[in-house]
Amino acid sequence: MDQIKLARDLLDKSLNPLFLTGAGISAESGVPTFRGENGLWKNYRPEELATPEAFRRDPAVVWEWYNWRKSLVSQKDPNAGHLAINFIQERHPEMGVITQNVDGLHQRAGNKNLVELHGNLFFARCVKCNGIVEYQDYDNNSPQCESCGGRLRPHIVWFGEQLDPEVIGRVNRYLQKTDLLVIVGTSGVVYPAAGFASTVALRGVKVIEINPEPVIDFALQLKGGAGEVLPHLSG
Ligand code: BJW
Ligand code: ZN
Repeated sequence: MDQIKLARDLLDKSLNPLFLTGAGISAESGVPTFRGENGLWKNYRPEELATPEAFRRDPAVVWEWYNWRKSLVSQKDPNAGHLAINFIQERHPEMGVITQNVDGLHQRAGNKNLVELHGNLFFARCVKCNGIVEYQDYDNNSPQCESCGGRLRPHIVWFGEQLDPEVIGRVNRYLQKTDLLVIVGTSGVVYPAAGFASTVALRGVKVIEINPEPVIDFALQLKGGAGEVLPHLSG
């Protein structure tokens, strides 16, 4: 049996499959990944843009970077990989989709039960009252909260910041319940997401990895792009 058939079989038999995605699932939409040859972190230093210290030091530079990312992603569309998840969810309506991505492409594709681990580019958060607002003003580099006048910041989890406890709670419930974890397009270096595969594998849960350069040695590895491989699991 080839790897795809094996994976399809595991998915058909699974009672509670769960997806974890990373930047690679959006690569075929034209959204750059973070690491690797053409990755964002090749040209931009994370500590100058994606940390709370960077934002305190120079909020305008940080906003500029997020405005650029928002405008880039606005011009892209979900790809066959995102759409295949909809078809899989028709067979598994309870299936969760945990994503590290902040690009909103899973929602735009229509995926359900989505958990965004690292926030979302199209929202901002007030540093004073913690209010979360939809935010798409690409020109404003020092936005303020309409309720309290506090400084707004991108609604993104930066390095060294804790993930939202409510989000972590939802993730833990999915991880405890799942009997098959499908991991798509992540290099597996950023925690806590990098630990999810071993967490579930410890209790005997099977892991499938879809990636042109797979990294999880104990997973059933499907080598290839998300947009190319996922439709084979959804048909
Ligand atoms: C394809 C494909 C195709 C290509 N199809 N696939 C030491 C110091 C400080 C902190 C730490 C430390 N050690 C550990 C930590 C914790 C830190 C961490 O993990 N750091 C590591 C880097 C070492 N984590 C945190 O700080 C997290 N918070 C936390 O843990 O709180 C508790 C704590 C606090 C303080 C200290 C310790 C603990 C928060 C992490 C938030 C990460 N945020 C980012 C940036 C957001 C900003 C933004 O978007 O602007 O989120 S980092 C960046 O990496 C982004 C991503 O979501 C994340 C993961 O990247 P991902 O998705 O894996 O992308 P890539 O590019 O790495 O990989 C792409 C993959 O796709 C590759 O494998 C390709 O092969 C593949 N691919 N084409 C399928 N077509
Ligand atoms: Zn406020």
